[in-house]
This record gives sequence, structure tokens and C-alpha cells, in this order.
Amino acid sequence: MITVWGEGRGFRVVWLLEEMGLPYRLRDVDLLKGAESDPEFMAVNPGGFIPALQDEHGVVVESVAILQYLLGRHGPSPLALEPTDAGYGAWLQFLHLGEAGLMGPAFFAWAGGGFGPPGAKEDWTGSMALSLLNSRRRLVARQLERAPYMAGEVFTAADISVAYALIWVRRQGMAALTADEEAYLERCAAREGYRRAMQACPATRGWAEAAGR
Ligand SMILES: N[C@@H](CCC(=O)N[C@@H](CS)C(=O)NCC(=O)O)C(=O)O
Repeated sequence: MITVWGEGRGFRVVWLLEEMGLPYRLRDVDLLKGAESDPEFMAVNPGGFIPALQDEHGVVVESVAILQYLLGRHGPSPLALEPTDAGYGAWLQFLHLGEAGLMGPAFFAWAGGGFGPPGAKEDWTGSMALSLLNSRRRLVARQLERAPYMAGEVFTAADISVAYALIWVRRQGMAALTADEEAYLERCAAREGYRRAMQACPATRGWAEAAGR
């Protein structure tokens, strides 16, 4: 049985599991209480961050690595492209850009205002993170001028990675999304897999309801 530890970016993992039709259980991890107060989780991921994926072979952390792992080990799935596919380069690029180029900078652009002392939101690091996020969004913008999805004509795991980050940016009110980005998110969120993942993730659903989307 597959266990997903924690929501947050674990939503990406649950979304893919729902798209692939794989059975799993979601184990809540309360980061507000502190991961250290959850010894069972700390034994799974001594780094204390979520998500983690556990199956009969072991544990994988890093949400995008987990997506690749599921597609490789629990696939095959049309949500993964092969090196011989025309869109493979774009697929791999956007799969990783979703975290490394979008979500990572987005978190640090937001975190100063979310958790930091007065003025932290506007400090050099926060401003630089916001500027990195927005520069990487230009790659998404160019792709959306060419095709409906990150790897081309069809929805793939690269869209789970990128759409999650853009949804997060929108819910935190960090940047106004473009009309193309909004239409893209509408396409992604209209999927049955997304709807089922929202049903399966109470914390994400609560946050979406509070944010009004
Ligand atoms: N790059 C990692 C980021 C993981 C991450 O930062 N997760 C957040 C919640 S979504 C977390 O656990 N933060 C607490 C911490 O890092 O101690 C991934 O994609 O999984």
C-alpha cells in the first residue's frame, strides 16, 4: 500500500495518484504542531518536511521526485513522456521548473510576510525570490502561447507540478495571474483527477475554500 505523508506539496502526489488510479492512504502531518512532535513521521523523513511517499520499496521525498518515481515504478502512465517523445525535453523541464523555478521562489517570496518580522516581506531576499518567480513564469507564458499544456497538446505530470505552484501563488495573492495562466488552471482543475484529489485533501480544500478558489 502507498502512503502519502502530509498535504502541502503532497497535493501534487495525491493528484497524480488519483490520475493514475492507484490506491493509497493519506497520513496527515501537522507541521504547525511541529514535525518533531510526530516521531512516526520523523522516522520516515528525518528532514521533517512533507510530503514523503512510502511504499513496499521504501521512502521517497521531494514532491517532483515522487511524481517521477510513481510514474516510473507504478506506471506506465500517459502522464509521463518517454525520451523518444517529441515533447520530452519540455516535459522534463516543466516537471522540475514547477518546484525549482516556481514553487521554491514563491514560498520564499511569501514566507517573510507570512512568518517573518516586520519588514521581512520587503527585504532583499524576498524581493529577489519574487523576481525569480516572475522571470520563470515567462517560460510558462511562452509555452501557453504555443500549446495548451506544458509538454504540448496533452495534460501530463508536468502540469501537476506547474499548476500546483500557480494555484499556490494565486491563493496566497502573491501575483496577478495572466489570462492565459488563468485559462490553463481552469483546464487543469476541470480534470476528474484534480477534483478527486481535492476531495481527498481536507487541509488543501479548507485553504481553497478560505481563499475563495
Ligand atoms: N522541494 C520540496 C519542498 C518541501 C517543503 O518545503 N514542504 C513544506 C510544506 S509543503 C514543509 O514541509 N515545510 C516545513 C519544513 O521544511 O521544515 C518538495 O517539493 O517536496
